[in-house]
Amino acid sequence: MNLLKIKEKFHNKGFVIIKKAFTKEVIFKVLTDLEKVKMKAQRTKNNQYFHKTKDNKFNTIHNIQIFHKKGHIIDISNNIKLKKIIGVLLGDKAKVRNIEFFLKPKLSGLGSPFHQDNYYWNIIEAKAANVWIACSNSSKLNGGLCYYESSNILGTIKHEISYAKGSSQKVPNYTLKNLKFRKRFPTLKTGDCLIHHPNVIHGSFKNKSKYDRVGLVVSYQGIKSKIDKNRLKLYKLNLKKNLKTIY
Ligand SMILES: O=C(O)CCC(=O)C(=O)O
Repeated sequence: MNLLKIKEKFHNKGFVIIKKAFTKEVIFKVLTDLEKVKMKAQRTKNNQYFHKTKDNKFNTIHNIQIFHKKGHIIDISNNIKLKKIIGVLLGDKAKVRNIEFFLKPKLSGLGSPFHQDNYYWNIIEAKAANVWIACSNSSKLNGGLCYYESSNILGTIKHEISYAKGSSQKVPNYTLKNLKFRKRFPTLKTGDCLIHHPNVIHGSFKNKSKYDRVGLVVSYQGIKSKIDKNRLKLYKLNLKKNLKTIY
């Protein structure tokens, strides 16, 4: 797919699939790194960095760049081709803002409530993008991502506390019920990736299947982008309330 087509899908549909973005060998190296990341996250003993399932498996790991400074995961986030694509989408030079794993272990992996990333990030004019890298096959079958196609046209809308581990805010159910956008569940093979707009509504359901689902998520922002400080304050207040309620 050429860059213009990627840009058109990103802005019009809210997400775009890039097939075979990374080789199986690269993903294998990322998965080896993941084991180190799990150990380091565990050592932090900080519930803002990871969340587990009821059967004590890692479900999400957040802000990885803070406690894991080099290796294949960091290399992938700095991938020149990827940064070039994001730069074109944002009309600005791209910089990494955050690295996370959304792991969804077979049988027990938790859902991520429907949300818009920019409700969390509060970046003015949404000059940012998330790259969801499939480190396993991922589809509706094993709790793959689901998008409300083109919902990014709404701008950043009101959310409420989700009481979910790892995704503290969600679009209220009454809002979702009234949306007319089509739901899309992309089918990805290991090494494919999704790039999504910070205002597209997306989420995922529990993984009740017998197949693990592993997503490495790198978020980027334009280097000239700015944070809306008042909105960020409000978000942080809600995050605190959510953490208090689930622990
Ligand atoms: O992987 C998931 O289930 C959720 C990921 C997500 O919300 C994101 O990439 O922005």
